[in-house]
Amino acid sequence: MIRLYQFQPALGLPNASPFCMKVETFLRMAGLSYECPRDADLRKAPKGKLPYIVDEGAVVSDSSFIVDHLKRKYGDPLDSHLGAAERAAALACQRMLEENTYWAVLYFRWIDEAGWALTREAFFGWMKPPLKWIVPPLARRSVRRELHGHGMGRHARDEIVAIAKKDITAAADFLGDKPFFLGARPSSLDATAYAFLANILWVPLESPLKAHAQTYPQLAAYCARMREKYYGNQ
Ligand SMILES: N[C@@H](CCC(=O)N[C@@H](CS)C(=O)NCC(=O)O)C(=O)O
Repeated sequence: MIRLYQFQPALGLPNASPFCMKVETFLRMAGLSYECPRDADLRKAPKGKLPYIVDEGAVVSDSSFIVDHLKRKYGDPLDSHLGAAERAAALACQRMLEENTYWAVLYFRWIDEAGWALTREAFFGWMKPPLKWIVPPLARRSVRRELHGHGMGRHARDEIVAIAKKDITAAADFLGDKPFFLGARPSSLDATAYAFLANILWVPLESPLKAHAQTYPQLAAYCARMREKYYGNQ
């Protein structure tokens, strides 16, 4: 059985980490059985990040390496029909969400004050003093450093909003009126797209990103379609 090490469900989603939710969604889409040990620990993660999987002794870290591993080992029912141009477009859209939009999401959860109040409670609310006073500001400082290192954190709030809005518009236009990102058939890009869009639209945080995503009804309809198909509306 594949073991998926990820954060516990939070913010009303299967996972508040879009990367974890991507892998869980991919496993469901590919029809692979898995379990999620409850003792997943960031400190034990091979690359210091979640998700990672253990599959018959093989430890694979990073959501994209995990997807590659699963495709190699169990076959590729989701993407094998795609042509080169579709694969290229899918990769570009995936990279946009994972390597760019993600950092704006991170900013609105960890740095912007409204998001931080929610994040602090959701991720650290269970801690007892003195840990609940010490750990959250340290974690926030570390995210601030990462945002600065990536570059997104060097922009003003309005600039970050402008960058993220372009990504959300691009995703909405890419989807258009298709049921799934690449047409009538779901592909692995949908694991990424659903994870990121649900993490914007369905979290209880009224961010400018969410407001912008809400102006494209096809995005909410898409997320609802994915949830119903792969999570049975849980
Ligand atoms: N490229 C990685 C990114 C994973 C990632 O950034 N995970 C975040 C949660 S969304 C994490 O574990 N952060 C903890 C930390 O950086 O300390 C992947 O695709 O899996």
